[in-house]
Amino acid sequence: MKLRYSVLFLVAVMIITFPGTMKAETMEDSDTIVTIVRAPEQTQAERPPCFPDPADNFIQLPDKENIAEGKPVQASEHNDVYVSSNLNDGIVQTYWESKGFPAVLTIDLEGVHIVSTAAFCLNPSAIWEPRTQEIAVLVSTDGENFAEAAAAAVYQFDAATGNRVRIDFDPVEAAYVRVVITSNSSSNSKGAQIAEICIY
Ligand SMILES: [Ca+2]
Repeated sequence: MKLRYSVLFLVAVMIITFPGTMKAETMEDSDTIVTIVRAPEQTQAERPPCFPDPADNFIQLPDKENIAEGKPVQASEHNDVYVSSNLNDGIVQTYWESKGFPAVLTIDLEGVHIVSTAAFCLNPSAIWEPRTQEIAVLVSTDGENFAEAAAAAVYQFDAATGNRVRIDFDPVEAAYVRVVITSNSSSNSKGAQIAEICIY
């Protein structure tokens, strides 16, 4: 009996003194199954078919060069920090906001082009509430005499369709495109708002 108690005491001392050793022995005794799962070959973000891409509902823009980007632009006085250079800097997160109406902007296309589409974009983020703006498009070859390409009409801007408005008109020669905006239904604006004007 004495020897038995001595052995038990020794084992207890070993467990207390070397718990790691005892544990390791226990783990070695158990079967461990490791399944290695390799990451799939993937070079870009993928969207499962059950998640529709919001961009599928965006109003499509012509698949050709936007000749307004980076060209000289003149515009009505801007509100706050929303300067006219934001109109065609290629960044949809920057925008021009006029101080009241009518708001007029003129793009110098630096040469005569045949144009047939004017598109207007706002930030497509859903934080931009839906709004309407009344827009007319005029064209000129000399910068002085302008003719109406698209009569004034009220257009809907909605993040659900990309916050885009596309106005198509009969092809016409233009070295200058002038846009006149006479209303904006947004309660958060002081005037017209355009993040990008695109001409095709
Ligand atoms: Ca911009």
